This record gives sequence, C-alpha cells and structure tokens, in this order.
Amino acid sequence: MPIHNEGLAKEMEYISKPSEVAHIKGLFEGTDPLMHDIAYNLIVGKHLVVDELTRKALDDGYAAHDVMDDGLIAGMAIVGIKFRDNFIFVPEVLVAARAMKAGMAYIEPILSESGIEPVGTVIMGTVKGDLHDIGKNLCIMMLRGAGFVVHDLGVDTKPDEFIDAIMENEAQILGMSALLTTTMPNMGRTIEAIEEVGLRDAVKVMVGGAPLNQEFADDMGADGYGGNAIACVDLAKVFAGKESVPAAGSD
Ligand code: B12
Repeated sequence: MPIHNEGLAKEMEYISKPSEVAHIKGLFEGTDPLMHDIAYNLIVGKHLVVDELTRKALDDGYAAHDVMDDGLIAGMAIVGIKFRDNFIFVPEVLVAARAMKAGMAYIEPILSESGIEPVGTVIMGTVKGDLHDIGKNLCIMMLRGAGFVVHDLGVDTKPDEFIDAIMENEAQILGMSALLTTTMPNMGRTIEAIEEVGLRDAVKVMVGGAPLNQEFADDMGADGYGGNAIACVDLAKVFAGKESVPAAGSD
C-alpha cells in the first residue's frame, strides 16, 4: 500500500541514505492509513491530533502495540533522522516528544496490563550537582520510543539514588548525563559506588553530555559513550542484546 498521507510522503524526502529510505518505507508500506496520519502528526508535533487519533485507533479496535509500532515509533524514527541530519533542532524534537507522550498515555497502561516484554529497563539521571536535563530528556524520549522502560531520576542525582533505582527496578542499563566539567567526575564516583556495592557486573553503564567524549568515558570505566540521543538508543539496544553491531560513539 502506498504512503497515504501526503505530508508523510513529503517527510520521506528528508531521508537521503538509500538503506534508510528502504527501512523507513518498509515501516509504512502495508500499514493502515490511520497509522500514517498518527506518524505524520507526531512528526510535525500536533499533540492534540495525535491524542485524538490514538484514542480513535484504540476505540476502533487496533492493537495497542500496532498503534505504537506503526504510528508513534515509526513517526519518531523519522524525527530521529531529521534531528541527526540537522533538518530539525531541539525545540522541534521536544514538540514531537510531547506528541509521542500524548499517544503513549493511552498505550502504556494497555501494554503494562497485557504484560508485553519491554526491550529492556534503563535508569537515567543527570549526575549530582548538575541541573541540565534537556539532553537527558531527549534520550529518554527516544529510548521509550524504542520500547525501553525508562525510570527517570531527574537532575542532581546522587550515587545512592542511582544504586537504589537499579536494585528496585532490576535494571540492566544505567545512563548518566552531565553538562558541566565540574560534575563530570561524579559519573566516575557513581561507577565506583556501584562497584563497591557489588552491582557492577549486573549493569551496563552508558554516559553522555556535551563535554564528554569516548576517552573520558573509557577513563572512568563506563561501558559506552553516546554523543546524541540516537547513539544512546543504539548503545542501549546493544546492552539489551537486541543488536550485535557496536553502537556509534559520537557524532
Ligand atoms: C540550557 C543550558 C542551561 C539551562 C539548563 C536547563 C535545563 N533544564 O537543562 C540552565 C540555564 C539552568 C543552565 C544553568 C547552568 N549552566 Co548551562 N547551559 C545550557 C546550554 C545553553 C544548553 C545545554 C543543552 O540543553 N543542550 C542541548 C542538549 C540537547 O544537548 P546535550 O545536553 O549535550 O545532550 C545531547 C548529548 O550530549 C547526548 N546526551 C546527553 N545526556 C546523555 C546521556 C547518555 C547516557 C547518552 C548516551 C547521551 C546523552 O544526547 C543529547 C541529545 O542529543 C549549555 C551550552 C551548550 N550549548 O551546551 C550551557 C552550559 C552547559 N552551561 C554552563 C554553565 C556554566 C552553567 C551554570 C554553571 C551557569 C551559572 N553560572 O549558573 C549553571 C549550572 C547549573 C547546574 N548546577 O547545573 C556551561 C558549562 C561550562 C563547563 N565547561 O562546564 C555551558 C557549556 C555554557 C557555556 N558555554 O559556558 N544551563
């Protein structure tokens, strides 16, 4: 079935890599026109329309995971590519994230009742002393869009708070964010604290934030560094055993 929604068909023009064009077209070909409408309105950030269409789809009997995969996540895949390739910037991604949230508000309760296994569980937080959370929130939004359960500890997160959350939620992945050179060392301190309580083998640690790089991540003993929200999702997928290719370190 061709792409029914004209706006969505136009969105395809932002994608240049042939392999990505084929992948994204594959996400939409054969899916319902209503899913195309949901995806398009998510991409352009019309959260009220996404809210209404998601509710309509569920009322009409579409399965929650189909609406999530074929509508919301498929739309977010295009947002991710546009963001990576600088066609859109942080404000547009946040507006798309709000639309994703509007749709997920209907989907999440249904999925948690039906017991569909999440891809993995991730604890995310900005480290102690640091109040920057825009990048962390983008990562969380993309992780949720990719099917991870994410527990967001917010900002100024102390090592003990990370440890408690890992244990309480039996999380396999920890993601830490830092934007200040003065707070970056708190990532290493958190990793040391995780080692001290004997949890280091149970959890993969990924780190990110504008002042970081792979070298710093290696020095502090993290398992991975991601330079953007897409790299964050790639890393998490590798850590959850869902992808065998090494994650992209940075952009
Ligand atoms: C917005 C902002 C603020 C806002 C934060 C609002 C908020 N809710 O986040 C406010 C105004 C509160 C603020 C305060 C301060 N800020 Co400020 N801030 C910024 C600014 C302009 C943008 C940061 C941002 O959001 N970038 C956009 C996001 C999308 O990018 P990102 O965070 O890097 O995230 C991406 C990747 O890094 C990665 N990523 C992020 N986290 C993670 C985690 C994982 C696991 C992975 C894999 C990937 C990943 O993916 C994200 C998405 O692509 C930067 C300058 C800059 N251009 O970076 C200064 C900046 C970070 N701030 C700075 C400073 C100095 C401060 C203050 C100390 C200022 C002051 N004197 O009070 C305070 C500190 C407050 C505190 N204790 O944290 C300096 C830091 C300098 C340094 N070397 O340490 C900067 C660089 C500005 C500058 N050039 O001087 N700030």
